[in-house]
Amino acid sequence: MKFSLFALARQAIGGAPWPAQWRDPEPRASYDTVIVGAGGHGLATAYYLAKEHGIRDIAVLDKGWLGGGNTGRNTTIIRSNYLRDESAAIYEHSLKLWETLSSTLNYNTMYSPRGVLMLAHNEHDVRVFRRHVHANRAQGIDNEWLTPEQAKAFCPPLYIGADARYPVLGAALQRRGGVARHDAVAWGYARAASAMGVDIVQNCAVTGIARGPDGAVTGVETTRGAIATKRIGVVAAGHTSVLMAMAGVRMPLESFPLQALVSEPVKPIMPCVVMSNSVHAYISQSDKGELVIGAGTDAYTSYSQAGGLHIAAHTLEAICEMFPSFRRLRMLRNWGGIVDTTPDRSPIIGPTPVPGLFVNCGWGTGGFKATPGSGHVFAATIARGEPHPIAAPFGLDRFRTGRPIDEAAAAAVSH
Ligand code: FAD
Ligand code: PYC
Repeated sequence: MKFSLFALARQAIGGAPWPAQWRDPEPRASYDTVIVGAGGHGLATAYYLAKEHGIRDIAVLDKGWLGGGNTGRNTTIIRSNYLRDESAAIYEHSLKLWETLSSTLNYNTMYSPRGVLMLAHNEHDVRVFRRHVHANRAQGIDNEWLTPEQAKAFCPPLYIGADARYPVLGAALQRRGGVARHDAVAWGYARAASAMGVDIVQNCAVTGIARGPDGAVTGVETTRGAIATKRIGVVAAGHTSVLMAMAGVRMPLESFPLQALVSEPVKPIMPCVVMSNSVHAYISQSDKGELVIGAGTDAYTSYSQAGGLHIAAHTLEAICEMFPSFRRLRMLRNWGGIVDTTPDRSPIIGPTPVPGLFVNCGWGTGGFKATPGSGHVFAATIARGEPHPIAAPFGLDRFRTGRPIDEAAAAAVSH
């Protein structure tokens, strides 16, 4: 007999059907708008469509459970210290929304602006990060350059000895950067969207996109039946190419596993976020006390939510060199997500060549920080049928017209 927690729980309540509030709603036969993907970006999109554009006849469909994709798997680093003006605009838009998100949603997202320190380990890093500091200041975004001693004063467990394999030559600090609780972000947006009438349908994979004689979308095929709709927003990180192929659109995306892990919980030791792009490691401490550590992407494309163990092992070596006092900690668990990356490491947000079909993807290793801003501008794009001004530079056509927004250095945890 198969062991099932759900079966046991149902037995405990006398075999009665789940109370209505515990059951996934059945999707209706038609909606004004269908959002594919109940991650943070999809849920935020539905929330802002309902809240700011009065579009409430929305279904958010997910093949798994709400927030079970990258939204619930990332290391929650939030910052806006990107290089290009277009990127600074969207990430800063998002950072401003983070600052008031808990009160906006009436849900504690545990946003904590404790500072993000990006370490420079060689002359190239120094030049790149100093360039970012200058660019950010010109854009009105906080970012400052620290000497190794100043970095150590900001983050006492950091080792800055010259004998390290990756010595710290300096660091860029964005004090307004920080972390939040990823699950809470998904749940907060979901609860607020649901309260405005949005249907969030879990265990409902989209398997096809239907189009009419004029080429415009007419609906989606799902594992729970066909749903008619005139507007579809695809926000399915890692799986965007598969979904867009259902409508005949080829995407400039590659999907990679990206891993993270946590240590056993300890008393507060890590006061800020530290990222080291050169050695592919980043670390912060959760409110439960676990050290939250992330790795670089796997070298090969894959849809596996696992990733090579050697990648995680390399990250741990780097963490132990940078923070020798963490060497004796035991790791509790590790996991992976699937991120999709574009050639310029910037997202794609906007309409597509298929009327009624919109896409938001390509956030790669760095879309958690963008969740509120991305949902906000994508909702406006869907509602108006044309890109929100902040989203406009991130259109799919930039790969045809040759206007990439190169963020390889700012986005890079590993490429
Ligand atoms: P997701 O949360 O992945 O949501 C997409 C949803 O689409 C999923 O729930 C999936 O089930 C659903 N879906 C897919 N196919 C279908 C289908 N056919 N039908 C229905 N539903 C479908 N970003 C940062 O800014 N800071 C970080 O510190 C950071 N660290 C990271 C660490 C790791 C280990 C990983 C994996 C990612 C990290 N990221 C980080 C990136 C960030 O997590 C993502 O960019 C962001 O969460 C994407 O959100 P989303 O809502 O678009 O995607
Ligand atoms: O984009 O800041 C980021 C990030 C950190 C870890 C993974 N992505």
